[in-house]
Amino acid sequence: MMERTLVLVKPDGVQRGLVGEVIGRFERRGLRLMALKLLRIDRAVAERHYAEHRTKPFFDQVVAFVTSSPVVAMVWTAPGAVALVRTMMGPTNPQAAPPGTIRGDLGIDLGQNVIHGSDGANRAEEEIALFFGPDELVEWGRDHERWIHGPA
Ligand code: D4T
Repeated sequence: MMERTLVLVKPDGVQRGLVGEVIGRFERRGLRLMALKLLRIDRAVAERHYAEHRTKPFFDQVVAFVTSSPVVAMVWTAPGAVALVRTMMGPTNPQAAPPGTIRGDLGIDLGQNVIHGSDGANRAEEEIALFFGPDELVEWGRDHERWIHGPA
């Protein structure tokens, strides 16, 4: 089933010039881009984005980090996009991420782990709404999509 997912290239990824690398991986895999922008996340959005971690000891640190410098927010779509992106990202801690994953190839530190991807289809829709208005999501088709998704 076609899904949409929110991806953030976090401040470390933008500062390190890894935006193109991350976009290139999703493009090559065959996901379709629906929305894209560079922005500085404000504290209110960061606290909502990380609301599930509000009581964790690392909450303040994570909010400070993600608001410290611009991020690139994107919406990608594909059949099973949420799990595809999570698999391509690798585990939260780059130290445990296998080579071939974004974190396993590009990261070392748990706090600065390059990328965020939604962890469920419902959560993805909530996160997309946090970063994009409905008019910013572009529906478009690609002539070669049947070569990626298989015959209809
Ligand atoms: P995000 O949400 O940033 O894509 O990461 P994950 O979905 O992979 O992981 P998460 O929600 O469990 O963690 C959110 C964010 O907090 C940082 N973190 C996490 C941290 O600094 N210390 C920790 O102990 C944990 C578990 C890293 C990602």
